[in-house]
Amino acid sequence: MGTVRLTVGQAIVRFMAEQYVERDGVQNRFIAGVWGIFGHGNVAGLGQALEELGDECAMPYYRPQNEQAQVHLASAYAKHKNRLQTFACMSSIGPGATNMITGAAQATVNRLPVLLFPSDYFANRLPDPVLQQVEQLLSSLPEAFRVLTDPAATGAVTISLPEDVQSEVYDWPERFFERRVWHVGRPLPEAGPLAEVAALVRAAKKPLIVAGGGAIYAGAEAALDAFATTFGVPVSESQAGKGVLPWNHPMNVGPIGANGGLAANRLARDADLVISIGSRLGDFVTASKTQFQNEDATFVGINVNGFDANKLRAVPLVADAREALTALTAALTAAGHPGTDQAYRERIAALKAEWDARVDFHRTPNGETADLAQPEVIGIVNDAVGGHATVVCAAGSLPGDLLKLWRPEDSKAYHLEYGYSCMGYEIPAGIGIKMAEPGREVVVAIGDGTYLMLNSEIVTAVAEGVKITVVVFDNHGYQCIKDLAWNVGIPQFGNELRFREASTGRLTGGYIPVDFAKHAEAMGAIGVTARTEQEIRDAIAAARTADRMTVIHVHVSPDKRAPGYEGWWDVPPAEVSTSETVKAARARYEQAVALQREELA
Ligand SMILES: Cc1ncc(C[n+]2csc(CCOP(=O)(O)OP(=O)(O)O)c2C)c(N)n1
Ligand SMILES: [Mg+2]
Repeated sequence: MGTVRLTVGQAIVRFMAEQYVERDGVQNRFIAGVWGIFGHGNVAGLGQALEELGDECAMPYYRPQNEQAQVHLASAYAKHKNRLQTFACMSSIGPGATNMITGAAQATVNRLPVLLFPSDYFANRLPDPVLQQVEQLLSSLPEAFRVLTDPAATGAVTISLPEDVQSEVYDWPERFFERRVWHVGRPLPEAGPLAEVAALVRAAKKPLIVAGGGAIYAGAEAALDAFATTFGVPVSESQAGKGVLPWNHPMNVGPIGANGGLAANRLARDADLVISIGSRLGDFVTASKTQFQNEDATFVGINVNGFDANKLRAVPLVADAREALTALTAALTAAGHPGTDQAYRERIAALKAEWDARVDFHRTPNGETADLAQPEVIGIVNDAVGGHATVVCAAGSLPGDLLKLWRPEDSKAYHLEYGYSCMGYEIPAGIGIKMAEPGREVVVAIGDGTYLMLNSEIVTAVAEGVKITVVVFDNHGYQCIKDLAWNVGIPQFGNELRFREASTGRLTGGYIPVDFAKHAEAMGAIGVTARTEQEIRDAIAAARTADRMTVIHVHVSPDKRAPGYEGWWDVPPAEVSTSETVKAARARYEQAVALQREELA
């Protein structure tokens, strides 16, 4: 067997170009390209390799403005591609590498594959044998791809590349660079647990499905529709699962949990069987374990990841969502299961109608506030872009309002990063999604506070000709945290964007005016300020025909967001305080905590 003389950097580029994935008989390249910011740690190594081999290996290089942002972008790309393709991300040594940590955590929490190459300090300190580093690459690089393409184990995979090692040469076995196709598995449910789950469904009077992101990554939309429709089982949605059924599907009862709607939350409260499908069952979904109040309820966890499948003391069905649902439908059909009774189906329809009317109400401008309210702007934007544009968001009060109010008509029309809820994900993610599916309209919904934290990828979008629309909801600061502070008894403190005032010594002065449209223009985007319904509609229409990306600055009322609908989130107020509001908050908290089902561990 021959060898090829290449540097470590060159070998990595050659290797990545030959890694493919296959699912359901369809193959594609796994790494679409490499994002990275150069420094002394990587310019001569991976940088040189990409410059020399990038075209030959069809491995394009992209330049972000921030290392954290590139990881967000890559993970959003992977999410939109149902984890079947991603980018590699590289950085120089030190701050570039540590900047990627937040992105890595976000990708891993959300179970999204990204391949990270932070540069590392010199490896050739004696007596460390340099050759050993190279040998490690022969095993670590394939192992990285095995993990990346495994639906249960996937997340951020990191290979640190010492600066000196990247430029070192080695005679690589030629076979290392042969095409390798990684099969993306669809684990089948085992017969025993499947029969057990089928029996539970047959016995249930009030079953409820909780659909998570895994249902979408598995492409289980049609299988879920068939199961829910055939057996009259309502489907509630998490942030990652929203859109798996169109919002107006008769069995889609909307969002569940802390930010849920009244239909799903009431059904969840009483359900006697809760089937989670591809959900991490985070605290927002379970309302910190208060959402399921039927003491006799049984739980089923359908998940490729055993850790998630077993949550809530569930009967675990460790399997691919599509395969599990298909098998379950077949088993129940064979058993002649008639599904839920007429009374339950009528209750589902009535609750859904009531919830849909609430959503209409919140979305419709009513002139109650000087500036439009956030829910109204969501309605206006959604009506303007339709149900097939992808809305993107991650942090602030917008995720809760979007979960309740946005109306996706397909499973790629709603893209929320709510595993890590990382401020700064939004704009890079918008770019990643648009790159994953250039034909789709992408609208980024972002709070003013989040925009101020990480907006520099606007320059990247302009450079790459990636046309997305960013809607900045300007409510003068971190209003969701102000709400939260209020709920735990603390008056406004440190969350709004205000001047420091001499008389108080605190940030209690007037609002700091920030012109987001001008800011965006300064980075090469089109900037528009829109205050009315018509101005927002016009701005979105203009953005569609514009030659580059648009940022729409919308002033929204600082005080009005969608209300809660019988959900709860565990945020403990101080146990001791001299403040009456804190004491009152603690008393309320202790009442709420009594509803927590700690046995559901
Ligand atoms: C990187 C990061 N830092 C801090 C937080 C905590 N946090 C969540 S939302 C939020 C405020 C967001 O403000 P804005 O984007 O203006 O949205 P609003 O609350 O006004 O809707 C903060 C500080 C976070 N989620 N991510
Ligand atoms: Mg804000």
